[in-house]
Amino acid sequence: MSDLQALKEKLLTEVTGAGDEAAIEAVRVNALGKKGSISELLKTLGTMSPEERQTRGAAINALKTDVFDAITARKSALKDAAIAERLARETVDISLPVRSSPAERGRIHPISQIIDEITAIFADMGFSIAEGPDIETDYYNFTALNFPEGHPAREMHDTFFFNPDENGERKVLRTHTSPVQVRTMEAQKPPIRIIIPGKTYRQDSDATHSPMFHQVEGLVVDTKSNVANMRWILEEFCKAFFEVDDVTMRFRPSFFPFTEPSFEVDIQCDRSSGPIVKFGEGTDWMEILGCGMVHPNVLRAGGLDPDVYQGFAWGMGLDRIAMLKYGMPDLRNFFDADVRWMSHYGFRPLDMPTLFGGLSA
Ligand code: 2NM
Repeated sequence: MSDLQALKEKLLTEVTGAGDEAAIEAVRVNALGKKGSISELLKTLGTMSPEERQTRGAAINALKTDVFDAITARKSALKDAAIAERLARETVDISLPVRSSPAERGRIHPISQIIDEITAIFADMGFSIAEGPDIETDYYNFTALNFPEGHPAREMHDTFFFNPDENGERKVLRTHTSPVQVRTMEAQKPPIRIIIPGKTYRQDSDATHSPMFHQVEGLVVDTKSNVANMRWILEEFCKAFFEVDDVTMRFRPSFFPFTEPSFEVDIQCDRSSGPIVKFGEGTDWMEILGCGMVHPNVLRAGGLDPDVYQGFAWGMGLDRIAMLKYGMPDLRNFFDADVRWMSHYGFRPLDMPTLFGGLSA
């Protein structure tokens, strides 16, 4: 066998034996690189006689072409094999979401959350939700609720008034949700069991007051509704809302134009451990709502005969209660629309409050 034939066989064996791209590259450098075995042979062409160049020269060139072709083919085969191996090893599930869904990232505002929690509690006791307009007539906001013309309580409400219309009627931003109670009495016969969550407005703005705030009020009207029924309902509500087995409540006499008798209700609590108040224990009291038996004049305004029907009603501000329940230090953040605040204090939209699954779990 000629030396060229032997070299060819040796190199082709190396080509076949190269197991990866690095190995075949090493074979190429050893054969065809600057100091490679074939390159060294090619350098001898210049020293050959014309005859020798025709035979041995041609044979060296043929060797070079054969080896080059073999290396190229092997390289490409190894490259394909490497890709096939990576494809088999690395899998990407393209059905996975790139980022969390909007339903996961979105947050429920604490005020919406508290309304959902309160709604769940009262719905369980057979109440419906009633709603009404934020822009009210003077009649529904005051007169029908037994605030006589010129009564000082009208001034106490720091009302936002609209300019009078062509009839001289002055609309208001409702200062409480009570107008909805009157509208409901007009529209449906007892028994009435409703709660009314909503926005209310008073000209008051400081660290603890916002000119727009939130209330939930409730109304029960039937033939024998009484203070004991009211007390039971409010106690059941407080236990569920503050998620405790027992609460102690204190009913203090008070005054509202639309109820007689009227009460302010305190709940026993413990404020000794910082900003988060514990309910159902401790030696402190916190005022949480006002209530009373609906005044006969209000029942009459709602089209009900006070000699047949009697009812009770209550109202509570939500903003301060939400701060206490969820441990939020400043009321003003509520209405800043700051997404960072929302992502911290907001609630997950799919964690809906229920009595069986937990209200604010
Ligand atoms: C309160 C306190 C006490 C109340 C009364 C009525 C109505 F319209 F039925 F007479 N609605 N809401 C009421 C009673 C509201 O808020 C502190």
